[in-house]
Amino acid sequence: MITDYIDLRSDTVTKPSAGMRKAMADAEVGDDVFGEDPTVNRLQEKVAGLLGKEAGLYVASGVMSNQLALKSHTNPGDEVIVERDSHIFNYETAAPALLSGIQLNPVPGMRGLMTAEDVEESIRPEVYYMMPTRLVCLENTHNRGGGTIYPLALIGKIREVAARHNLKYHLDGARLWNASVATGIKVSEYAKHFDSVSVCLSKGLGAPVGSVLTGTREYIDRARRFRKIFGGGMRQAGIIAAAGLYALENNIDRLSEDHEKAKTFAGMIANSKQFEINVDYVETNIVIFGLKPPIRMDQFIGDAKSAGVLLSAGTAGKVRAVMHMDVSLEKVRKAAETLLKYRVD
Ligand code: TLP
Repeated sequence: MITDYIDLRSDTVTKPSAGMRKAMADAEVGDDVFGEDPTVNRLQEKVAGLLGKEAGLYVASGVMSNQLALKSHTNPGDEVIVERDSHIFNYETAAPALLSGIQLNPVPGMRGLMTAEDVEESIRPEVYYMMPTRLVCLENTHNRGGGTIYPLALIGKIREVAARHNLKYHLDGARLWNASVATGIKVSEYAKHFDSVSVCLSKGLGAPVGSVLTGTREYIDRARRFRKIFGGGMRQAGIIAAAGLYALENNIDRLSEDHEKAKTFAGMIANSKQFEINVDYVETNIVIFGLKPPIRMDQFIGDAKSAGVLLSAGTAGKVRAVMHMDVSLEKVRKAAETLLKYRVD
């Protein structure tokens, strides 16, 4: 039996380090539903400060953060523009319909990026027999796009469209830290274009749990009420918020190592008989690659597991490998070598 799998399924699989666990054990806590947890308050202020926003709200997950963002920007019956491969459209289990009574309008993109023209064309005309478009959402980096970075100029162009049509603008920045480290552009430079930004602490930053939704104070007050309605009011949450603070202080700069691992992995499997990949598309810590016929994805992922490498499904028939802090460059090389031995009879 294999006990030391090389786990490339996601950057969510990391475990808290000794330093992080100590910070959690030592955290000062209080009842956050009364707004009295000093560690949660510090985390919210810190993230809001980094993103240049008035306020932040600590929540259980990236999904909860996005869903609170949608709920706080819309009314039932509204429509929201998202990219067709976005996390909100694909992996949030129809929560916009269930929790906010809204409809998503999925716009096809290129590796997750929409054009400003496509966004503008998707906005509904203001007639009583159509639903009003209220909000545009982007994802940076784009997960199913393959860790794609949204160019700042494109973010600005789409913002102009949104502003012209009086729409709100939300960013799912689960991996905004990766975009920032890869480009050298501050997270606040990205965030300033948006009305609300959600960031995750439990992806590449290595915290066990938590995301932060940011925006104006008024908007965050509204989101806090919905968080309670959704059952997301937490009590002595400083225990977990401390891990988030530790992650922000210690684990941002090192994301560049994960980007290097992704490039190494992609370079090694490129030009092989089994796999299809454009290494220029590997911009951050996610590698999405195709399988040459007759290799089938389910079979391949199962066989890779038997050989000790854990992978997940990416977009349409493609496989995803995600780099993170709990896998060394050496292990990543070993994973690529293992996959290159793959043969179909
Ligand atoms: N993504 C997970 C899976 O759900 C696919 C992963 O393994 O990558 N936004 C983006 C862009 C995400 O990639 C994710 C998680 C979320 C939001 C949701 O975060 P959580 O899992 O904390 O709810």
